[in-house]
Amino acid sequence: MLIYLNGEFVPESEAKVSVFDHGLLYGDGVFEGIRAYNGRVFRLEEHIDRMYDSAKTIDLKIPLTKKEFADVICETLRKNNLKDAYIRPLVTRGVGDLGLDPNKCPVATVIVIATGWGAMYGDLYEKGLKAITCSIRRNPAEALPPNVKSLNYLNNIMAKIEANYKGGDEAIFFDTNGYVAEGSGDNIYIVKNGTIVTPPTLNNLRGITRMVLLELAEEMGIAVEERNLGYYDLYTADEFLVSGSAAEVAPVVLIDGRTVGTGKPGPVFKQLAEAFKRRTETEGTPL
Ligand code: PXG
Repeated sequence: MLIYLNGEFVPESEAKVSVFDHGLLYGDGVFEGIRAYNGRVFRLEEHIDRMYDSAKTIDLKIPLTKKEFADVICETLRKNNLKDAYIRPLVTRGVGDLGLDPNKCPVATVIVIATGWGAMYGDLYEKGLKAITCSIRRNPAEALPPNVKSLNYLNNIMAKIEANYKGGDEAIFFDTNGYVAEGSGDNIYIVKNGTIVTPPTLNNLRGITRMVLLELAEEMGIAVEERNLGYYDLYTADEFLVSGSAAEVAPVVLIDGRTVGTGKPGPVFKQLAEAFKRRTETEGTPL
């Protein structure tokens, strides 16, 4: 496997960063998770835009233009002969000293990893996921905006730990106001009386898959509402879905021990998942 690291493609065994890199010392940096399907990178531009917005928010200068970054991503796939892949670009503050000050880090570290990675949830796309609501709150926008896809994912990892010990496949976050936010690594939706309802994006990541699903719903004539949800809405939903570049579109059939709808993946999930698959097969930036 060849990894892009600061301008070069190096074998995995040589793809190393300094212990003084602030990405390691402080989680100071940003990343993306992107998929390629059949030789095309899905929504590449949107992922790059979001990564630069994340970087801008934390005042991190990415030492490549967006066009150069997109080319590096495509080149990483070509170098590894990958047509279907999960791609992980990351930019850290770079090497500094043991203090916090980012001014001591003159050059950002840029890495692109690409691997073959199939469906993240295996047989759960058919069986459905068990989800739990977690007691840990999503980082509030006034602390670290959930819109920033930063290298500091401890908030999400704490949620995943809670899912693991409670026996859930995914953890659902609330925000500090008590509204439903998102999963540990995906956006969420309920379906109630034929309408898809999803939280507005102040308390969650502006998911690229979310954007695509809302477009698809509109094209298919399914009503969509963006509004705040409480746990009552989750427990009484007809359907419950999660989405992400890694997770794609997946159904939740159990939430905190309550059966969702019929307990089987529902019709809106099936419609959206099929439409999403078709979209991934037909669009994207060609390598
Ligand atoms: N919310 C969060 C917190 C995420 O990390 C999404 C939503 C979905 O966004 P996209 O743009 O991908 O539709 C994500 C992205 C994992 C994992 O291992 C998941 C993500 C990133 C890195 C790892 O589950 N999801």
